[in-house]
Amino acid sequence: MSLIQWIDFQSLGDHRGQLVALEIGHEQAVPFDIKRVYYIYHTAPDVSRGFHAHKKLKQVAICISGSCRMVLDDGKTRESVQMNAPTKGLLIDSLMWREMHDFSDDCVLIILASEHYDEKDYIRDYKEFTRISQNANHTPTS
Ligand code: T46
Repeated sequence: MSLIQWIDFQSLGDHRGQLVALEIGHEQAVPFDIKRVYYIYHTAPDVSRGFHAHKKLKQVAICISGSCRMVLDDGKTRESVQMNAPTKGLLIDSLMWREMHDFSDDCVLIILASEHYDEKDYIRDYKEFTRISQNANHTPTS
């Protein structure tokens, strides 16, 4: 199965332009309760961000302006995807290494997060990440 899982948001556009509403609760498209929202913008030229995974945190990333490239890696497979659509949310599961590259000047990335900010949830060392993800996927035989 691909690591790239998109959530499509309906655009409520009319002759004036476009509008996307993210409802919490009833019939929400995001598969967790949103506890935090943050956004990344004005990224300096040639800068890449991320380079970590989270133990518990799940997120949905939406590129509402411009573009960037997201790399997801579950410790076995690595995939790269272009983000440039305000109507598409990229689901980033827990135990998923992420990197963000190739930000355009006008890129604004909004992130919906399942947990409050917690530095202890970060795995910033790739070797440690692969060890933790392999242990998580290992089903002990009886
Ligand atoms: C992720 C990717 C997509 C806070 O104080 N509160 C927050 O909620 C966040 C997200 C960050 N910070 C502080 C921690 C650092 O001092 O803001 C600073 C920049 O954060 P960081 O270097 O972690 O930024 P990125 O772009 O490397 O990663 C962020 C998120 O941290 C991470 O969870 O998945 O965006």
